[in-house]
Amino acid sequence: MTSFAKYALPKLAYEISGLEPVISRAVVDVHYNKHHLTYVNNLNAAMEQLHAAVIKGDLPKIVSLQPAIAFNGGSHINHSMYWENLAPIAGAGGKLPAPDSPFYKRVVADWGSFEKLIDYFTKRAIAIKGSGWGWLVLDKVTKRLEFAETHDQDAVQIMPDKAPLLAVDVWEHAYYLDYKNARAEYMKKIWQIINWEVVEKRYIAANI
Ligand code: MN3
Repeated sequence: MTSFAKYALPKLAYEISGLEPVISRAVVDVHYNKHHLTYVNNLNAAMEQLHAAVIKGDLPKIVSLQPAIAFNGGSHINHSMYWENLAPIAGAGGKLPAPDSPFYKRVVADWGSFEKLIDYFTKRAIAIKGSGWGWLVLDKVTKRLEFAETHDQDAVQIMPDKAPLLAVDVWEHAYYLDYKNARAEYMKKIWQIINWEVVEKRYIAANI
């Protein structure tokens, strides 16, 4: 018996083949329907145990559940942001915001141009050691855009001053079936399917 909402896979705003040819149907299928679903199921299992432990006041059990919640909960946050900030090439994919928009102007002020931001992000994401995530974040104190990386399934929320705007999964499961070990190829092509409309909306929401 639970008295809290279960987490669920977010609905994709595109067909499972909608990110081709940058990310194949096969990769989205296994990544979304298998990997992401497993994280959601494991998160729900951990939350159910947490709920029971909180009711009992079992602090050692509560503490013991934190790594599973951080891993599977971080993963659910990260993957949900990732799917949302991707879009088909035939749709919003790769289309930059209007040059007179506040977000576009912020990118130019902090990076010089979108091209320079993309080049820097690509280099840094390729260089992330092992499994992790590349991010464009807004520093809430300086109000500047920055690149950030997190490892394993750590969420940007572990850095309270940073607001995540763009998530790119660089775990091998995100690209191996399409690109084998060539993370650089995946990172160079992914810009064709980045949904900058979503990134801009996150920027506007975070920049208050
Ligand atoms: Mn993943």
